[in-house]
Amino acid sequence: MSTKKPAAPKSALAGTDTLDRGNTNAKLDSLEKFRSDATEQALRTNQGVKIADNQNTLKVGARGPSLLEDFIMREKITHFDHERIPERIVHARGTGAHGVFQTYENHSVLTKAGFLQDPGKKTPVFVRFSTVQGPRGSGDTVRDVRGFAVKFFTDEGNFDLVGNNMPVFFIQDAIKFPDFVHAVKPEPHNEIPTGGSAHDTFWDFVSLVPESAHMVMWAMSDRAIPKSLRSMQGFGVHTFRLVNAEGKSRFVKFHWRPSNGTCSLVWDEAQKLAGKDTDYHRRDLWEAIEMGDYPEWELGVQIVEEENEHSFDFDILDPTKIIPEEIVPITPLGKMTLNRNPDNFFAETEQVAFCPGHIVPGIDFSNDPLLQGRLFSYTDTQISRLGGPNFHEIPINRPVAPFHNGQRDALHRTTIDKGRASYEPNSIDGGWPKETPPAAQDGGFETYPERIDANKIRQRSESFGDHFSQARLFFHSMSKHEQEHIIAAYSFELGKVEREFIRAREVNEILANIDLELAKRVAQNLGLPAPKAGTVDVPKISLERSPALSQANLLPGNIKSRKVAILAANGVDGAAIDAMKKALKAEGAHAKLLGPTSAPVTTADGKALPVDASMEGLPSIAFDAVFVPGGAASIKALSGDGVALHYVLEAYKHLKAIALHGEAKQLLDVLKLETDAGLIVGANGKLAKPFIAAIGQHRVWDREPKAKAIPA
Ligand code: HDE
Repeated sequence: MSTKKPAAPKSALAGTDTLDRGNTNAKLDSLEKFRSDATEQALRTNQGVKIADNQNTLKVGARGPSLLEDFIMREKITHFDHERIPERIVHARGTGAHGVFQTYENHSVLTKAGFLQDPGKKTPVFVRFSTVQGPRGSGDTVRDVRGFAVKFFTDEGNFDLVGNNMPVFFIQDAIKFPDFVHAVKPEPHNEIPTGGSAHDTFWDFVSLVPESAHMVMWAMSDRAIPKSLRSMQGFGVHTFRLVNAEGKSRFVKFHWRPSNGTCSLVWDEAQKLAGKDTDYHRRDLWEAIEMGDYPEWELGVQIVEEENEHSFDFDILDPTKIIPEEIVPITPLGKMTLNRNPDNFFAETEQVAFCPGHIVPGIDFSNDPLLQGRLFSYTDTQISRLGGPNFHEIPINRPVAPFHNGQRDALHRTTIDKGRASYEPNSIDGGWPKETPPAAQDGGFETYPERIDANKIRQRSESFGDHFSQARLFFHSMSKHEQEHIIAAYSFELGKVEREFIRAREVNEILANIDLELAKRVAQNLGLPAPKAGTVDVPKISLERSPALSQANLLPGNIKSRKVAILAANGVDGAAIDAMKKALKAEGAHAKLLGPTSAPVTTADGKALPVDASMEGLPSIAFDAVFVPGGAASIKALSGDGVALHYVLEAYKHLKAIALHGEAKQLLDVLKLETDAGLIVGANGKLAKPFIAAIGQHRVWDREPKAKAIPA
């Protein structure tokens, strides 16, 4: 029998995206690290039989028909035919990472939850970030809300904090969720658009549902195009309860604050990235963890004493409202560090099953009607998504706490339960497993005994009636450039809406009630008549501005893990590259050397420098800043290279820091640019400091009006 082996693939590194990542040693090392468990193991069937030929189906003669008898081929193809599971109805596109959570101190005054007691204790976590609208393969950088779901594997059971990167939601009652999701998802007749809300059904719904006004404002803000998953805040959204050992309960809102600061992409950049690197966010997270730049978030809570429940000008049970940090500051609880990438995307990130109903003693729910509905939905959806009620046995969902009960059988049961009593009480198995009464520590879960005396009704509380004052607060709290981005986003999205009556309704009945100037500007961009002042009597609230809401106030104050492109051609000044690399490294930033092609460049003094990629392979949108070192020949070559010129111009348009060293100054004339706070020219020694300071500002916002003249 002749077994013809196919030729080995040319390069195991060949990616499917359009960005050439370069064939670096680091990459090879990481490939080694993800080596299969099957190393030095024989290829076998699922029944354990060793396979002699994995190339050819069993046939009647070399040119004859295939035989049904070929159990090896049938097993392989059958398994393959069933590889996919239903993707999540919302939040289908996601990426995950492992890490640890450590409390700063003993928080027993607030809660009896064990993982918030001992600062020495490391609680494992698994986090999944996601977009909401698009399917599994959709782009990372679309305008959308991001999911921020954390599973804490505590000794007392799993606690899932299933939040978003925005602190409010579109609707107030769970019964509206299917309507909202049907409206935002791709339209049913042609399944367009993928990954975005710029279409008729979304704007039809939100313009008819004023309770969505506040969240839509967040979705039209820069928060919906985060720079990275590492630079996002996270929010539990709903009000929860923390309960201590004495049974004292307090209301809390959960917050995650990244040590990386909170910042966003610019819109043109986000759109380009969605095409050029669909995996931009997941790649950034993956690479940061591989490089040891472990992302960190501080978990904190806003605490409201029970007796103060009604002391705000909104209802704390209404999920379309924030509690401004200026009114109730955040109390830090502890820190989460993500330090390990998953071994297998499907087994971990795809199969992880979050549920807001997974809580531990010391944490409890509030009566927020959105939260109450969620408590039902998540387990229900896993039953069809993960094929039955035993999804808690999948390794990524298994608690580290032991679990025993009388639940038995069902699809995909993997536990082999011993004993004969699967009921309680029993006397056959000694009565085990038995209930645990509530206790100060390590007791059974006890629901907070809130007293409720009311009628059974279908009714929205009057205290949920103000839909505009916090949308206005948000808009007024933004810096000038953030406001301009919001106006541009409404104009862009509504510009894609085909029905003019929907555009007009959003402008006149929603935006005009939030801020007349905002409504006028959007109307102007859409060619609609100037709107009149809104007709809703919006209550005056105690705060006119909340600085904590503006990302302009959320910079990290350092450039740790920022990415800088260094552009070079033959004849480049090698010493300038070394000096800048050294300065950036000292600040924890990462530099990559890019040439006209992937071939090494030769420095002015004749040294061959390997490049990380070609400029075309890693375009400016993959970086935070650009450095062009001098060297007469290099600058002459770059000045005549369209890719290099576009590189600098695009970085300028996206408001990034650019440093031009020595002869590179000539690029100002070639590109007709003027220096500014972030476009810096200079010699060695003088350039690094202002360049680093400019990168630390994230973007040169003052440049924005000028940058508009640069073609995209
Ligand atoms: Fe979800 N949501 N949701 N949601 N949600 C799901 O659960 C649902 C809501 C959030 O990475 C689904 O396992 C209802 C608010 C995240 O696996 C589903 C309502 C917030 C994720 C579901 C809401 C979220 C989901 C789809 C209104 C922020 C991804 C698959 C009552 C606080 C979790 C799944 C992951 C996923 C239902 C509203 C966050 C269908 C009914 C508000 C981060 O069960």
